[in-house]
Amino acid sequence: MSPSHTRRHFAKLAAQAALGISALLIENPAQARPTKSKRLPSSKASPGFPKGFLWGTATSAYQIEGAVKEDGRGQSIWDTYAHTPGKIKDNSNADRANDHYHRYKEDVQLMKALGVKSYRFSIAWPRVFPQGTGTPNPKGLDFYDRLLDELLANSIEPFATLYHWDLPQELQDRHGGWESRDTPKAFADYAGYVAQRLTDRVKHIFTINECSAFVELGYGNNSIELAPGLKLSQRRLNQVRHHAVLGHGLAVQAIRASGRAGTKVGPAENITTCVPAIETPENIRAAEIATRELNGGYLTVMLEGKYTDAFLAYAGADAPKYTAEDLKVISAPVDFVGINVYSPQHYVVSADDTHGFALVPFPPSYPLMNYSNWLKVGPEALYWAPRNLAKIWNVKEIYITENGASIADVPDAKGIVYDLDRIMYLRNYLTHLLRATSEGVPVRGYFLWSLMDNFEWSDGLANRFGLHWVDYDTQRRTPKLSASFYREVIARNSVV
Ligand code: GBH
Repeated sequence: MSPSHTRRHFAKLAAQAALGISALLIENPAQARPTKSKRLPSSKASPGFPKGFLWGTATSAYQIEGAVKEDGRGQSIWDTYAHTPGKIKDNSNADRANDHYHRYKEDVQLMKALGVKSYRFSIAWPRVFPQGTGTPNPKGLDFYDRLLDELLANSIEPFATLYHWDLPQELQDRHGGWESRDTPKAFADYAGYVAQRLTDRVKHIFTINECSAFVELGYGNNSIELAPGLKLSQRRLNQVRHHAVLGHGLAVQAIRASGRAGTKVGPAENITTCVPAIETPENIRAAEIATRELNGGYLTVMLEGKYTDAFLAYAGADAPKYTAEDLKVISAPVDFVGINVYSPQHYVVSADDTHGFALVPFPPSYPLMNYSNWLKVGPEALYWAPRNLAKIWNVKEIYITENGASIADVPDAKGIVYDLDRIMYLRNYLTHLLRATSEGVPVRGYFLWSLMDNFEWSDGLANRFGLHWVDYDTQRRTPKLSASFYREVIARNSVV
C-alpha cells in the first residue's frame, strides 16, 4: 500500500470505530426498500421485461402441505421414504411441514404482499385418489377448490402441477410404480379427473415436475436420492424413463379430452442446460447439439416424437420397449414448455468428432450455493436454457417453472435473514433472463423457488430455498431481505 492509501484506510477504520460499526447496520429490511416517491418509472430505469410478464413463486404439495393423514389422503411414496431411518439428512419428514393445508390463506397473503401475479403449486395425487386409481376422495379435491378460490379472490393466477413426485404408495406396492405401464395410465385418469373438475378456474396445467429428476434419482444409481430410492439396472431404468414421458403424453391427451376449451398444458422439466463455454458461433452450435442429445430421454422425445440415434445407440440392448403409437402419445402437442433452471449442467465447446461437441470438466473450486452440492452458480444458464429451447424446437411459449437458491440462512436477533447471497444469485440470473426476453426469446413468466422455506426432500427441513423464513415450531413466516428484492423486481418489471 502507498503511504497515502494506508492513511486513508486507517482514517476509515478510525471513523468506523468512533461511530461504532453496529450503529451502521440495518435495523429493519423495510429500510432497504425505496419509498414510492423515490421509485423511478421502470421505462427510465432500465429496459425491463415484456409488458405482462408473469412474475410468480412456486411450491409443491408434499413440501409444504403437511396434514398427511387428514381428510382421507392416502399414503405416498414420500411418506414411506421420509419415515425410513437414514433417508432424510436431518431425520425430519413432511408430516407437518409448513402446515400450508391449514394456513393457505396466510400464504396467499404472503404472495399478495410480494406483488406476484401467479402461483405454481402442485396437487397431491394421493389426496384425490388415495389408492392411486378407483374412487376419488371428494375431500381431497375440496382443498384445492378452496385454494383456487382464495388465489383468484386475490388476483393471483393459478398454475397447477399434477405430479410433483408424491406417487400413491399403493401404485408402488401393486406394480412397482413407474416400472409398470399401469402407472402412466392411472396418471392420465387422475389428470383427466382433475381437468374436468378444476379447469373452470385453472387455465394452465403442468403435467409432471422434472421427469428426469424423479426417474434418475428415484430409480437410478445416483448419490443424491429421491423416493422410492431404488437402484435399477439400465434396462429397467430405461423403461421407467419411457413410462414417465408416456405418462406426460397420456396426461396431455386426457386434459384435452376432459378440460374446458382453452386449457393450456405442458411439462415442467429440468432441462439439462448446456452453455457455450466461450460464446463463439462454433460453441453456440455445439451447445445446441449437446442440449438435444443430453435431453434425449426427456424433452427431446417429448418435443420430437423420437429417441435420437445417439440415445438408442448408447442404450443398446437396454433400450426401452415401445411402440410407434407410444411416441405419438409422448409427443402430443403442448401449449407451452416449462423448465426448471438452477445451474448450467455443462459448459460445452465444439469438437470435430461424431458428437460435434465436448464437455468441459468443472474445476474442483467451481462456486456452489451453500448446502446444495449440485447447485453450481452460472447465471447465464437462465439465458441459454430458454434460448436453446426456443431455437432447437421452435417453442413459442416458455415458462421458467423454477429458479432459486439454497442458503445457510441465519436469522439475526430480531429473526430477520439478510440473505445477500440469495439476492446475488437472483440478481445475476435475472439479468441473463432479461437478456433472453430482450432478444425475443418467448419467456412468458418466471416462478421463483420458493415462496417460503419448505421440506427439501432428502435434505429435510434444514436446507432453505424460501423468500420467507419459516420457523417450523411456531409456523411463523418472516420475509427475508430477498423478499424485498423480489417485490422491487416485480414492481419495476426489471432487474434491480
Ligand atoms: C427442484 O429440483 C424440485 O422441483 C423442487 O421440488 C426442489 O425443492 C427444488 O428444485 C430445489 O432443490 O447432482 O447431477 O444428480 C431440483 C433439481 C435436479 C436437483 C437434479 C438435484 C441432481 C443433479 N434437482 N439434481 S445431479
